[in-house]
Amino acid sequence: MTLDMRRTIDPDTYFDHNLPPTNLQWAHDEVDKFVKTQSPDQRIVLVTSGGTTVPLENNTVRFVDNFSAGTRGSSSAEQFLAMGYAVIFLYREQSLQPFNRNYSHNTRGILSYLERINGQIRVKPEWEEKMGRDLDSYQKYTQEGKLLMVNFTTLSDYLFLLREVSLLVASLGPRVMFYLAAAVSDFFIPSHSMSEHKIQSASGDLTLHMNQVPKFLRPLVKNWVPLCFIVSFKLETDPELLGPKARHALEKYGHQVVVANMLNTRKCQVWLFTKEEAQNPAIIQISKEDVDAGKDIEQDIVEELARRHQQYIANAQQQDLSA
Ligand code: PAZ
Repeated sequence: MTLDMRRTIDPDTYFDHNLPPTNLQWAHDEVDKFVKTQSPDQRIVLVTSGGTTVPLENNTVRFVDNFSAGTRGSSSAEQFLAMGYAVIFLYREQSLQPFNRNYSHNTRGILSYLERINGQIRVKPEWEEKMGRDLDSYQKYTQEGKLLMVNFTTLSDYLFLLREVSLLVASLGPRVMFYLAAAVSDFFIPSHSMSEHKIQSASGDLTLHMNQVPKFLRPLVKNWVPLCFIVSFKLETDPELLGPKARHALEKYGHQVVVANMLNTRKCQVWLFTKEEAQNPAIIQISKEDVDAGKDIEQDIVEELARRHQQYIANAQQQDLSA
C-alpha cells in the first residue's frame, strides 16, 4: 500500500467529487425536526462514534476499516443524556449504541439473555433488572425527543453527514457541543481512481495508492460551527507522539479541547489538552479494578467536559452582555 501524503484535496472539493449517502435527506429532515423541538436553552451534543470504512472498489466488496468498537461514543451518549443534554448520535452502522451496547456485541449473543417458560419467551430473571433499566432509559429519551441516532458506514457518508448536521446546528452557537470520538480514516481512494468492480486476484499482489483525507476539522471550526464548543479525540499507539500531536491539533485548528488517549489504556486514562493546559493537560483516570467492576471512564470524561462547556456558555453570554 502506498500513501500519497502530497496530494491534499481541498475539503470543499471533496464534496464535489464524492457521492452523498442515501440517508442524507432523511438525516437532514430528522436533525432539523430534532433541533426545532428543543427548548431555547437546551444543551445539545453531537457525539460521533465508531470507525469509518474506506472502500477499495466502487461496487464495494473490500474496504479498509478504522479501529473503534463505539464504546467511547455510546457510553458517553448515555452520560450526556443523564446530564440533561439532547444527543445526536452519529454512529457507524453495527457499532455499539447507547443502552443496547451491553447486549449486542458480547460473545454470548442476544439469545443467551432469553428463555422460554410455558411457551412464553422472556428475559432471564438475572438480566431483568438491568435490561429493564436500559429499556426504560432508551424509550424515555427517544420518546422525549432527546436522542436521535443517525448512521454512517463509509468515510464519505460520515463527512457528508457531519457537514449536514453542523450546518443545521450552527445557529444555536455555544450551547452545542461537538464530541468527535469517531475514528475517521486519514487516507482514502477517490471515487474516480477506484476500481469499478471487484479487484481480481489473477494479476497477483495488490498495491494500493491512497490519498490523504482533507483535514475537515479546519472548516468545521472556522466555517461550519465557529461558535460551538468542539472536542476532538486523538488516538495514538506511540506514547512519544500523543502529547505533540494533541498540541499540534489545538494550535492548527484552534478549537476548545483535544481528548488524547492511547490504544491500550483508553478505558483507564485520557488527557484533556486545552490552549491553557497545553503543557500540563488534565488527566482523567480510573483503576483497572474499576473497569473490571463495570465503571466507565466516560462518566468522568463527560462530567468534566460538561462542566467546561457550561463555563464556555457562561463566558459567551457574558461577552454578549458586554458587547
Ligand atoms: O470506540 P472505542 O471505545 O473502541 O475507541 C474509542 C477511540 C479510541 C476510537 C476514541 O477514543 C478516539 O480516540 N477517537 C479518535 C481516533 C482518531 O485519532 O482518529
